[in-house]
Amino acid sequence: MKTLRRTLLAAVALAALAPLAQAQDIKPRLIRFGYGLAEASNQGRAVKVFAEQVEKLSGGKMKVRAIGGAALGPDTQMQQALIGGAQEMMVGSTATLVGITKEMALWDTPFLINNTKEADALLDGPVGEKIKAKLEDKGLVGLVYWENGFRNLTNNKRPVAKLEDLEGIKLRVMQNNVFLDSFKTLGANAVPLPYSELFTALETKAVDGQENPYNTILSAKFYEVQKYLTVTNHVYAPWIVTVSKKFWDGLSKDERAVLQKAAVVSRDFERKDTREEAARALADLKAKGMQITELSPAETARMRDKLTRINATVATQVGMELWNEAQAELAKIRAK
Ligand code: TK8
Repeated sequence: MKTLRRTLLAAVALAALAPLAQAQDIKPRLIRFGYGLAEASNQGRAVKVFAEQVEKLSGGKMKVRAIGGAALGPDTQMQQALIGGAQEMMVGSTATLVGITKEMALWDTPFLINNTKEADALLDGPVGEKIKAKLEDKGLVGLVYWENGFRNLTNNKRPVAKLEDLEGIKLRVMQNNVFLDSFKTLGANAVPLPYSELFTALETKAVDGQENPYNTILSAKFYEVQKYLTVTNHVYAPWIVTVSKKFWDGLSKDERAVLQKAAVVSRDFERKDTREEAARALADLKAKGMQITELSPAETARMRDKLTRINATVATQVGMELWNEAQAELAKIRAK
């Protein structure tokens, strides 16, 4: 009796292990993965980690061809290529996705997120998941959010120490109405431009300034064409890793699991790498000759006050229900 039981138990255990022992359903695949920043940037480094992981997890069958520097076009063009199935993957700003999925505008809310703990919890929690899932009706699959980071202001006209200093500054913003509205509200002459055209626009003085995280100001060498930097931290901007749904629908469960796992590893790497770089970046930018202005608490408060009217615009755009859910979730995160 005892031996029979043991044999039975062994058989059950073997059956449970069987799917693992079977060859995984993975075919040779080539994934063209586009991104906007330089190869030598936090974005480029994390794409490399993703590519290595995909190769490793698929036993070398799935290959990622990383194409940076917006060589496949700006975010909006790549998004269309993914939807049409002409390109498999990309990473870019959530802000440039708003025309496709309006709920992404939540991430454009000025001063919504105060620190990286809040960012991770909100993005990786139910609210972030819900917004990510909205992409599927539009022909995209969102895998993970990466950190672009807290955005800060640079310009070539004058040090910006108070709201009034922004008057008349021709400021490049992303192709996104919340950003456009926010900087118009603050008094700047805001103009939307794709990121791929930004360096040249600054260099030729077609625009006076821009706003991006320290990491990008450093890796894109904006310090070569911008004198003044103001620490505003006016918004936390995520990046999102997306897959063409047409491509995704043709993948096996195992192939999808490879991409999902690699995406999570790349996300954890990217956030750590970005935060380490950001912590050093201000000193680096100063050493490169930028003049840094810290906003006084009173000026920050004035800026926040001015921008609160943007909240109503975002709430209308994303829907009151989602807006309230995000606020409740943030309150929960802050109470922890
Ligand atoms: C990169 C851009 C960039 C963003 C911008 O494709 O456009 O200013 O911050 O990261 O999406």
